[in-house]
Amino acid sequence: MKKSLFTALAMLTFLTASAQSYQPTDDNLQARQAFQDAKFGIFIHWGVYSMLGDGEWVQHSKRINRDEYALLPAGFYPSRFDARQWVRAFKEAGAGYVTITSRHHDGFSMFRTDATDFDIVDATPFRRDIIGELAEACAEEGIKLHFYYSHMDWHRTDYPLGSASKDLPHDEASTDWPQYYRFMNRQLTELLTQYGPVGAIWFDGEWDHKSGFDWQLPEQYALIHQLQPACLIGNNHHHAVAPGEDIQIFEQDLPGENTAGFSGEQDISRQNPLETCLTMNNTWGYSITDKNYKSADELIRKLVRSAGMNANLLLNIGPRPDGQLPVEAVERLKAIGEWTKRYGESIFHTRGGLLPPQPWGVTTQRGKTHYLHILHADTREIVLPLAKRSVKSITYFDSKAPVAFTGNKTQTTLSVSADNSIDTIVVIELK
Ligand code: JFZ
Repeated sequence: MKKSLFTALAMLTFLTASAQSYQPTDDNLQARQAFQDAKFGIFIHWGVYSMLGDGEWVQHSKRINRDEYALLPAGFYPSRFDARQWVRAFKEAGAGYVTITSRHHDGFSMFRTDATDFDIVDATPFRRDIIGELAEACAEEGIKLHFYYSHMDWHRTDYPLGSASKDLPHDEASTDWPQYYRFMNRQLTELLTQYGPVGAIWFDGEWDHKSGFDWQLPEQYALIHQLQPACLIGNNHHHAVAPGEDIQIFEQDLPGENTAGFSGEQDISRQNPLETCLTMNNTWGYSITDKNYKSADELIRKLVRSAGMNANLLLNIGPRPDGQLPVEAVERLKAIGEWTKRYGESIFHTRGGLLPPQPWGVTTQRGKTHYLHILHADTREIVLPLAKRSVKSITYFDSKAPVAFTGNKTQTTLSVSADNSIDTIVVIELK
């Protein structure tokens, strides 16, 4: 007893010390590069809420009583779930990783856990570790696995109520932050020890408490990095990267655009990898009525524009309660895959290019190769900050036809005709 108390204290001291001065390891820095190289991931919002067909916030939006909600898992049996089928569809689309909701705001764990009984193995007749099956399929197909993990919890009565969770109240007397914090860290430890290498932990829900609440994030981040130094940490808190975090997340917006009001305070000038998440329709979790899907062309342009902004695109799918991906999502994955098979080299392994995003499109680059992505049909002059004599060739990606260019010591000017295709790509090779 004494010994374990001592170990626990020593560990806490260690974690507190390492939290204060986060230095990413070489493995972590390498993982950041690999993450940026991948450019494209699939986001999965799946849980017992999927049965109600009204998004992942349904417990909140319908003000469902927590005990009534807790009856859902007994009816959850996703008979058509096939992790391999999912992962193959993601890989065919060109995605390099999948980020799945291991536990969303409803507090239900989609993985085998000893920290609670409110989980897929203990509380459903399905009894299969969904996350475990996905981890196996990902390892087989060579795709990385990332975990979404909610800080906010609408189920547990020890969770301290905040601005969104107070609409689903529990007895304030039961609130016990130290206990809830231990619970989360125990689960994070399970997630980082049960499933092999984890690409990233994607936190969400911190915003339930405004200022003045201490989430003890630096210590939690240190625990994660101690278990898996290369695991990237991101937090969907809508402000700039905090100490201990590795990536900067944006929601429903490309970096710097702030149309959804979710990226205003974020600082894209820092060196952290960027990732923007996006729904295919208007809902994260499965919606039985939301058929407002973006077209495949639109989604491909989002992917291209993300790459041009030096960011990854995390494209969301809300699987059906039976375990299948919605047909609309499967169709779009196929179309994206056809495009990435042909044009993938112009975005994968690239970084943001010569110019910031332009009204006509974006630029990407990899080594001595630069790509112009012209996303609107017309003919225009484009001026690049490149000395003419450094240019070896400029050609259209599709036809390989040369593009004429003029220039001087500081710039190169070319005239390009873009057709109606999704993305007219021009390839510039430097000497
Ligand atoms: C969050 C989740 O609430 C949502 O269910 C989904 O998982 C999405 C990817 O992330 O969405 C947010 C996050 C932050 C705010 C609003 C919605 N916010 O700060 O207002």
